[in-house]
Amino acid sequence: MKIDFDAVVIGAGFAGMYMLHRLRGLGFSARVIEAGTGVGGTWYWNRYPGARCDVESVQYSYQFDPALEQEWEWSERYATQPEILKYANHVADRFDLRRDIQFETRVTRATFDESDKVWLVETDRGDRVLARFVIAALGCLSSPNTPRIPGLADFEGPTYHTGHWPHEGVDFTGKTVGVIGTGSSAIQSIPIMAQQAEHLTVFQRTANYTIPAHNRPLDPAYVREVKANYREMRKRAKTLPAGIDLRINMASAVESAEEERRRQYQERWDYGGLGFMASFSDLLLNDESNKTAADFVRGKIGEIVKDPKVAAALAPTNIIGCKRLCVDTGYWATFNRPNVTLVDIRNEAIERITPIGLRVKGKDYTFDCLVLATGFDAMTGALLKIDISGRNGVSLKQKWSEGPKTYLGLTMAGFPNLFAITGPGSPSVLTNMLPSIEQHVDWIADCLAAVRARGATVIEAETEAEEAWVGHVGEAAGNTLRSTCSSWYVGANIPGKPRVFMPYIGGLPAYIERCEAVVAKGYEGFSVG
Ligand code: NA7
Repeated sequence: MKIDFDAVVIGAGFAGMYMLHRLRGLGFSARVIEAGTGVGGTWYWNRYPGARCDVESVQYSYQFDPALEQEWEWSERYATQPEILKYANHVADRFDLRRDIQFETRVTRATFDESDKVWLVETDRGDRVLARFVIAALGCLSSPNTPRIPGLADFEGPTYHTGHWPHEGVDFTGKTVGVIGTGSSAIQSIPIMAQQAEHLTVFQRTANYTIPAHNRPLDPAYVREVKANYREMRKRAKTLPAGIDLRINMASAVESAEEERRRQYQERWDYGGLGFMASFSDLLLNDESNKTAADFVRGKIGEIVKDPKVAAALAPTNIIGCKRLCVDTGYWATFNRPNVTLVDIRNEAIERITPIGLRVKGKDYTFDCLVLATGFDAMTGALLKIDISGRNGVSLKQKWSEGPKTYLGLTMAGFPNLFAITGPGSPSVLTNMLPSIEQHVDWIADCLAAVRARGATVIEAETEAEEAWVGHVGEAAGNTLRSTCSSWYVGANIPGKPRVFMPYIGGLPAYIERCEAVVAKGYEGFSVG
């Protein structure tokens, strides 16, 4: 049986790019198939105004090549989307990746041929490629969620989704704009759209927590220090649950004095960013502790937003950190602007989109442009969009009908030689994505080399090992408040999606240890043949 490539990698974001680099290094032939016209994945598609990473730029970068790490210069504490995309392109050039990437092509189907032990990968351009291994590098937040609101197609003005923003940008000057959603994408873009638009109306279904970014240009002396200690910093990050140093305070919030709590929260509010949730170690373990942090942020909203009614509507009522915490620049203050209106639509679905706006609670709102900041079918959406069939013709959709089942978030029983980078059941979105991507890519690369060294052609997760892992992922989720609210972590934002906490919350160090132990025991839980 003649195969076209040892491996097909789907997606040319940070995961697919590094995977290609590692495969080449091991002498495997590989083809990356990418829907976009360029590399960058998330940072290629999410071009909405204000798009930035919420992990600090010196940490949100590759570490596999010390020279790359030393030569690249980040300009701000939190990098903008254009700067991260530039970095992705720099990496593609530096490692000459593009010659093995087929752009503007979407994988539509992947079918495992049991007799020849190969995958047939088909695309929307009519390609039929045979590969021994398929590696899905699809990203966790890459399948945009367009809500099924009646009348959406009737809207006469332009409709934009934050996760699929026009490359040429959008100028809202002189326009009235309606925004649906108040997640991270909305929270980043609303302050900028409000500066441009004649009027901005924000439709908020769930009020969200956000912490100021206090973004700033990077101090050259700080960058020098980081670069001098990069190896140490990266090594230490791997010993921390989120793979990132958030300066966790090991004390309990409820057991600390009111004054100390206030001091911690204020200090972290002033410092900015996701480290707010590391103010105390039990914020996601104990309701009462969590409430102290939530009350602090609610208090800040009350101080910043001048109209008490608007402030009350903006104040979140759920657990802080249960949905992913947002990081913003000027979000709350934007609601003091005379050209911004907040429409609180909790408990009331949008009735319909009309040709000139939308109707909710029996009231009509009009605007020229509609922005859907409505998020993604997270973690499983992109994989399930591809028609994947494994052994006995069983589809991944069938296998995951009650929620995703994986071994280590990397492989699926019944789907030999198929890997998912940062798949459901791995720490992924609960960590700094870049180191988690690199850890997965390295694991997969080493695995393929080990399979080859044994003279084998097939590796497949065993059902019992997968079941045990799924059980462990579920058990870990049960220990935290994070699994208790209607977030995209549990698929609650997509009607009909099984409600399962998808990422592994046991922390990066425990996860890495487990992945390494599996290898040390000769790929425990896998059959290799
Ligand atoms: P999110 O965080 O999923 O936010 C989507 C927002 O859209 C959220 O406020 C939703 O309300 C709202 N939404 C979704 N569907 C509807 C409908 N039908 N009606 C009204 N409102 C709706 O996506 P983002 O793109 O902002 O961020 C995703 C991640 O990217 C983020 O966590 C960071 O990790 C980066 P809901 O909360 O579901 O009530």
